[in-house]
Amino acid sequence: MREMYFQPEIETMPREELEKLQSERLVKQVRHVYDNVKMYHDRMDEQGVKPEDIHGIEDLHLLPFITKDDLKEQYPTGMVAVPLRDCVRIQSTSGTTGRRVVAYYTMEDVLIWDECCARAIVAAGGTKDDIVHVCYGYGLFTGGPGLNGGSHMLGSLTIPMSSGNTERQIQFLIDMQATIICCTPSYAYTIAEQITAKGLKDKLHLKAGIFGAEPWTEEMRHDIERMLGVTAYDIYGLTEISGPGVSWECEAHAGLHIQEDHFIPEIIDPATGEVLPDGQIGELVFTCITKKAFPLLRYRTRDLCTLTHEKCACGRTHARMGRLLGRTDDMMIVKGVNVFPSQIEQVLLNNGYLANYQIVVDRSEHNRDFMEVQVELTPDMAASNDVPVEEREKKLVAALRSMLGIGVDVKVVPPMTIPRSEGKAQRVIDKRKLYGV
Ligand code: DLL
Repeated sequence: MREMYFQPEIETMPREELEKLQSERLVKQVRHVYDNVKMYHDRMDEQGVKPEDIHGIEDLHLLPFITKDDLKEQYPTGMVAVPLRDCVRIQSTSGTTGRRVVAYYTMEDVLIWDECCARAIVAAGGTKDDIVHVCYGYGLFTGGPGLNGGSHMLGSLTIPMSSGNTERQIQFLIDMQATIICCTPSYAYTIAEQITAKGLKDKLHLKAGIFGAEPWTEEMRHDIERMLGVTAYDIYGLTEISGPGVSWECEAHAGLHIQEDHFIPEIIDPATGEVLPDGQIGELVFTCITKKAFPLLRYRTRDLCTLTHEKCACGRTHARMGRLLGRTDDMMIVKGVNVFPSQIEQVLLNNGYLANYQIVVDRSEHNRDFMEVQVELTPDMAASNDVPVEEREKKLVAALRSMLGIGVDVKVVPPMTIPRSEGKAQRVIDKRKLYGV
C-alpha cells in the first residue's frame, strides 16, 4: 500500500509550529557558526550583527550571505564548524576546473541527509517493499550515496549500481525486478532509449523514477515516463547544502517540497540581495539549521526559481520551489547577448525535436563569437525522411533568431550521433575559455 509520508508529524506540521521550530534551530545554529567559523565570525562583526540579534526567522535577513567564492577561498576546511575527528565523510561537487567545493559531514549530518532522501522516496510512492535501483554516480558525487542512504533508511532493498555500463543496468533492472530507478534524467533517457530499441519495456517492473541533479523539461519527463512505464519525480539538491533531497516532488507534481525543518529557503534579487516575495523569480538561498559540520547560512545557490508557501494538495506544509529556470552563472554572453541554454532547448522541443542536442560556442580568428546548435533528428523524423535537412536547419535558425535575437548556426544530425550521458549531460561546450578570455 502507498504510504503517504515518511515522517508525517514533520512533513505536515502546521506552519506556525514549523516556523517556531525553525526559529529555535536558527538561533542555536547562528551561535554555533559564529563561534566556530572564523570567516563567518569576521563577516558578522563587519556587518555589526551579533548572534544575540538573531531571535528567530524574522531576523534572517540581518545575516550576511555566503557565496561559492567564499567556499573556494576557505577550501578545504575553513568552513568546517566541528573538529575533524567528529566528521565521518566528505563529498564534493562535480566541478572540473579550479578548486572544488568539499563538504564535510558528521554522523548526524549524514542521517539528516538520508532522512531527506527517505522522505523523497516515500513521496514517490516508495515503501520498504520496493527495490530501489540507484544509478546516480557513487563516490564524491552526492547522487549515489544520497539516494542509497535514503533507501537504506526506509528499509528498501537497494541496488547500488552507480552510473555507466548501460547494458548491465538494463539486465539488473530486469533480473532484480527493480521498482524504483534513481538517476539523472539524461541517463534515464539513455537507458530508456536502449530499452525501447531492444523492445524490453514489458520485462521491467518499474513504477517510479526519481530524477534530478540537472535541468530537464516536461517534454523529457513525458518521454521518460512513456518509455520506462514510470511516474517521474523531480529531486533537487546541492553538495554545499547536503546533496539530493534538499527538495523533491510529491504525487501532486506541483513544485518541489523543501525540507524546511532542516533548510530555510529564501528567494533574492541576484543583483541587489533584496528578499523577494513568493511567486517572483530570483536566486535561491539556503540556511542550514540542523547540520553541524558544514553549516552554511544564507548560501547563494546561483539557481533561479520561485517559491510558494501555500499548503500542497498532498497535505505537506513545507514550502515548494518551482522548477529551476536556470542558473545565474549558466548564462552565456554570445555576440553581446545573454543566452540561456534552456531557451535553446525550448525552441528545439517546440519544433518536435527531443532533448538530444549540444551547443558549441567558439570565437573566430577575428574575435567574433559564433554558436552552433547541433540537434539530432528523432527516429521518426529520420524514418519518414519527409523534410530535407537543409529546410529543417533553416526553420530552426529562424526560430532561434526570434527567441534569442541573434543568428546562430544549426546542424541537424542523424539519430544517436550526439554523445549520450551517464551522469549530468554536457549540453554546452564553450571553447572560448581556451583562449583565456
Ligand atoms: O547534483 C545533487 C543531486 C544529486 C541532486 C542527485 C539531485 C539528484 P551538485 O553536483 O553539487 O549536487 O550540483 C548542484 O545541480 O545547484 C543545480 O544547479 C543542479 N541541480 C540539482 N538538482 C537539480 C534539479 C547535485 N532537480 C546543482 N533540476 C544545483 C535542475 C538541478 N537542476
